Amino acid sequence: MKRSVALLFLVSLMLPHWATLRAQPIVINEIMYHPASENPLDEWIELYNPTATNVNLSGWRISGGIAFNFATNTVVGAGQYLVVAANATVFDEKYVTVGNVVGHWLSWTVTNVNGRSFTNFTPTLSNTRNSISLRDSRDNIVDSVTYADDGDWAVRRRSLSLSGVRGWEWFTEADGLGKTLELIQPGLDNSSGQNWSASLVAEGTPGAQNSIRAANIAPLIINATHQPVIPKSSEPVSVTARILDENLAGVSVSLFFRTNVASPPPFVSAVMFDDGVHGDGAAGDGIYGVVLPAMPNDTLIEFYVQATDSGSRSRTWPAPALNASDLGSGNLGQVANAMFQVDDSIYSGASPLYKLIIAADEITTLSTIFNTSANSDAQVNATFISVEGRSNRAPLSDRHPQSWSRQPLRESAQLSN
Ligand SMILES: [Ca+2]
Ligand SMILES: [Ca+2]
Ligand SMILES: [Ca+2]
Repeated sequence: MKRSVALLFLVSLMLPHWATLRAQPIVINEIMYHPASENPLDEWIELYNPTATNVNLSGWRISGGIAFNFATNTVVGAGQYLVVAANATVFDEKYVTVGNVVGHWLSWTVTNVNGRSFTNFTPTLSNTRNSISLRDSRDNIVDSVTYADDGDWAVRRRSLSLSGVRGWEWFTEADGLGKTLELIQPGLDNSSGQNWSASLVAEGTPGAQNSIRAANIAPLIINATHQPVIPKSSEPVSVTARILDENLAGVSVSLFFRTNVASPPPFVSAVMFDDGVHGDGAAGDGIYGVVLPAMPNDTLIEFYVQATDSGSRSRTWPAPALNASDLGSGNLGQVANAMFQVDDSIYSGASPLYKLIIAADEITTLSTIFNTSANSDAQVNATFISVEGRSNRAPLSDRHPQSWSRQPLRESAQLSN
């Protein structure tokens, strides 16, 4: 019998270097990608001009999930907003007081098959994940966002029972429950899901300041990663993360880690430095690091990074997961973390090797699925590592592993037995 289980992968992608505070003329600021109506005609994107100068969008366009060319002399005033709607007429009927709207990007065709008509809308913003790029008249990308309904764009929480097992799910009201995705701090990187959340108000804030906008937020934790990808018992392990904040001078960063066993000990913390001597690259480059001593073979380390600014605004990555009220109220806290495992075995096969690192309690859940709930789609947390075989391209030893922070983290794997 084939059994399957979906896994939540905590996997990290390298991101380009970013200045701490950005200076760009137009920002993708709000996204209605999955209207509660399920009607693509209700989709829209809001642009924001954070500068003190009007910006003329002549020759500019939006590419990616949708395609839209701005009319000549479309202007976004200093400090102002512009809504780009899938259909401006539909938008105007819904948001009667919002003025600065252009459109449309959406077309549709109706086909008749055996007496039934089907409407095909194209292009639309995906309800799960899409890229949106704003390009100027020379086709330079001014801003680009790849949003998603899971990963740091959402909150991880307990799922409903799926064939008797409650795993994890990513939840956001922006995903079809009447809210939008709003950017929180437009002065910081908007390609990080940590800088976005669901709007507080129904149907979002088109043409106006975002409901969750903040001038000073907890530091963003970008591309938390460990090296080597698969450490040996002779090798120290470096953990690094890029930190972004309005004022890095006042920021403190710590790694919390513990050995994952059936009854794991409390986390211990280690300060992460940006001084150029803690495996963190150059001093003062915004990449913080700490080097852990070599550990015995098979040691499984669970970890998260915490960053706090001078105003005590603090965040962790991975973020805390939430319990379900019927499982006991309150915050479950740091229960779905990043992981690495010491492994002295040597792989020299020709085929790629995939390694899943799963915490002890999640193994228990997985065993339940395999043993008693083979049809469950419940998801467990795992770190996924891919090692290319020797017949393929370069070995993975010099590559960074895994923890999708910018983009969401959900991949499905089919495990058969
Ligand atoms: Ca808005
Ligand atoms: Ca801050
Ligand atoms: Ca550094």
